Amino acid sequence: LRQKGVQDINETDSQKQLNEIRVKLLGKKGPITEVLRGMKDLTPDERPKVGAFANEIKQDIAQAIETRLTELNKVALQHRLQHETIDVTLPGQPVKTGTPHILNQMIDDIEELFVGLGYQVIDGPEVETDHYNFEMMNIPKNHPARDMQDTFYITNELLMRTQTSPNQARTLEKHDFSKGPLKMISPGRVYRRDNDDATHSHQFTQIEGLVIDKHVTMADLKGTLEVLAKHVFGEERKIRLRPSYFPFTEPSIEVDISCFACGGSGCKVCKYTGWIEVLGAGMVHPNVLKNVGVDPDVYGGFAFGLGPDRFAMLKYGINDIRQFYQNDLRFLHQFQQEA
Ligand code: FA5
Repeated sequence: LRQKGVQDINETDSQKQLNEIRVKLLGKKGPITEVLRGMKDLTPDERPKVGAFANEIKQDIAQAIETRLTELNKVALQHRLQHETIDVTLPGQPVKTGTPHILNQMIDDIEELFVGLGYQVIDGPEVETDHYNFEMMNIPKNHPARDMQDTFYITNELLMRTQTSPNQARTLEKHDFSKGPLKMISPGRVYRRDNDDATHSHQFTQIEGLVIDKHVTMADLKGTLEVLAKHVFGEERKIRLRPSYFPFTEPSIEVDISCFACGGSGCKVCKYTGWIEVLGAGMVHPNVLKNVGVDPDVYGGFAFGLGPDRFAMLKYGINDIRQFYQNDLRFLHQFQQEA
């Protein structure tokens, strides 16, 4: 029995079969249990001998089962490990990562340029007061210039800012000129009741710029704008300065960049002029300085307000501003930034 049992145990290669053998040999109905049960019929002399012998066989079989079970478990584990091996030579599955929005990339790029030139970056509220958005910028109530920027009003006094220019007044009010000149840029979202078309959106971005010191001239403004245009568009892109009008600058200019879509000869995107307006600028109006308690006879400077949307359109040849706000991933992923 012992020999046959141990042989069966060693020959089996399934855990299930091993369990069946255990039940068969050692279970309640097995031969050993039967022998032990029959002990009562033996003589007192025979009993310890038979008992010891039966227990010895029982132990040997139990030991053999134990050993075989360990072996089978090991084999099963090896089999599983082999099956689960990762084939590192298989091509990986690409992971789609996000990227800063193209407008944010444009704003970051321009911010970096100006921070390098010693400007500080200022934030301001998108829900603005009439006071800062218009009055402090030399546009009193009922001034015809209010029509230039059709406004989303929330209440009589609260509105969605139509420009980043109110941040000029906000920073000027706080600036301590005894500590040095003011040089700041202020990027952010602005809102206007403009009809959406290829180059106009009712919500777009602006970057305000302001420099106030004792001897700032129009030549400083022109030089700064040229550095900006070359930084963003490269040397070859043509820029054009035109006289213009803003209530908060005198004199005022607008800057156009040659149109990407038609190479200068004119097309629908640039209303057949060959140029696209990208920013307004000028020398800060004395009234703006007076409004914040700065003496215009001592201090002066320039300001500009540029449209990163138009900058990005021109740089990347995007012929519809609405693309920036539709969040089509096929569009946005074209501007994936290297990690
Ligand atoms: C202004 O908003 C002035 N605050 C700019 C300024 C600042 C002038 C400081 C002088 C001194 P304007 O309305 O032209 O100006 O807008 C400035 C720029 O914003 C435009 O050149 C254009 O690039 C962009 N812009 C204006 N309206 C829209 C629009 N609806 N959609 C997209 N971009 C626009």
